[in-house]
Amino acid sequence: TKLKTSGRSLVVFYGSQTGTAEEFAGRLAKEGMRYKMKGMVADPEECDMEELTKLQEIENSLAVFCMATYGEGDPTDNSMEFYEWLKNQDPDLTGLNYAVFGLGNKTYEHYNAVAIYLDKRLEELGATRVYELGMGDDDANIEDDFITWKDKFWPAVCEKYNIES
Ligand code: FMN
Repeated sequence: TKLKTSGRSLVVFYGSQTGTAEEFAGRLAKEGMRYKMKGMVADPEECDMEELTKLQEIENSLAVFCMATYGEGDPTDNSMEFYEWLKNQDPDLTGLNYAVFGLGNKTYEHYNAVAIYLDKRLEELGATRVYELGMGDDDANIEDDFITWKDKFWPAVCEKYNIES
């Protein structure tokens, strides 16, 4: 899959095993329309993540990551390759705007480990965090956690991109 990368592109990547993160990603991409952002959902397994570097060059573009954690703090199958790439390579992500929402469960030792790592790693590689890391806990109410996060995420995006909301 080629990422469509024009002005005000919103690409929402998901790391999902049982569909929750994928659903959340779809909702964010759709909501982007309200803010005149061209939203698309992307499975990291289906795209060449080097294309992330394309997003860097586009003003007002934004990459959002909805990422679930499994096992011993491991990524999902579909995000494994992307995770390893970020871990083992040092791509220069300067200019890339991003935000991360993690999906996890507090009863596990490595609560939301993938999202925590990703949020930190992207910054380390030079990317710009447009809104703080969000974490959902499906031991409680992950839907509420998601809504609480995105209700603050959108105003932050609008302010950053000068979008009237
Ligand atoms: N959540 C965590 O925060 N850390 C974990 O280590 C973790 N391991 C899990 C292992 C299993 C077998 C299952 C079923 C869930 C685990 N979770 C863990 C919770 C999931 O990340 C959470 O349910 C998430 O919403 C799943 O998203 P998905 O439907 O997109 O795959």
